[in-house]
Amino acid sequence: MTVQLTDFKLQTPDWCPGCGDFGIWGALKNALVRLQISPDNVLIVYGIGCHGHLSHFLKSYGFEGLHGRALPVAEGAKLANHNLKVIVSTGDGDCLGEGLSHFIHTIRGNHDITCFIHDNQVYGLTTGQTSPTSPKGYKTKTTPEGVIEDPVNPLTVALAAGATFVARGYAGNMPHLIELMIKALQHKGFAVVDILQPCITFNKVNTYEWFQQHTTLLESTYNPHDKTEAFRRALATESLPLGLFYQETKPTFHECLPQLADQPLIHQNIDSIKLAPFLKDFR
Ligand SMILES: Cc1ncc(C[n+]2csc(CCOP(=O)(O)OP(=O)(O)O)c2C)c(N)n1
Ligand code: SF4
Repeated sequence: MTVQLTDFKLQTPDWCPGCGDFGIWGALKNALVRLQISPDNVLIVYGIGCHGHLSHFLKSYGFEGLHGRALPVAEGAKLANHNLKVIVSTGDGDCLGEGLSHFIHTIRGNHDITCFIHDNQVYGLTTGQTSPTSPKGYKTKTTPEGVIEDPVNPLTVALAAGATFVARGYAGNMPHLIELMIKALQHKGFAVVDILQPCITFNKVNTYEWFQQHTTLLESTYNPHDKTEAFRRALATESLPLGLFYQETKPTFHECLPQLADQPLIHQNIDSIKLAPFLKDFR
């Protein structure tokens, strides 16, 4: 049966009208349809935040993690059933604040997970406080004099930790985002797409107009296999490049586990697991 957009239909989103989350929601559904991945073959693990409300608006298997903990839940699910397409839909606060250590360790393991960061540079759900990607000097109710710290750059952190697929998209350019998402979903290993997303209610600086003026597409001749060049491009601040910065091939975590070589854990017979010899030591 052909997978269609309507297969992913749940309730109509109640994000603020014009929120960048709409673009990400639309692009994700389109990417899944283009790849003919049906709702019963995909698990999306959500973070806590406005982005996490996507769980109510897109039909698939879903799980809302604790704040910052979507990635370890996704790792567990992938190891239990590595035939599932596992996606993480997270926020800049969720993934790069409380979840930053999980981000680094999931990358180190090259877990076969696709991670989409809804990067709106604020804590949207809790009414617009500073997030790890808020620009230096950015004023919010928690930083009335402006942010003192430099922002976390999700791309350079991912590259330094050894990510095998690193990209940046923009919620306001859906056709480009769909193509990036397709590549990320096809990648074997940990793929991260940092998606620039306007929060029209609380972020009055990084608006659609601002992103329109401060982003450019990576040129078609760009080579995504040169890590040094990927770092150089990811460090650009004047105009933010959009596209696939870096990709490499490396075995995934579950492929390195001999126990999973024959079949996924969920299909293995628990009767063959003999715990008695291990328990003997604790008697
Ligand atoms: C352990 C824990 N700490 C803090 C919170 C409060 N909290 C809920 S959402 C959120 C921030 C969400 O920001 P982000 O991840 O950027 O998502 P957005 O709402 O912008 O999509 C925070 C701090 C929480 N729910 N749990
Ligand atoms: S508060 Fe911001 S991120 Fe949340 S739904 Fe509204 S516009 Fe979107």
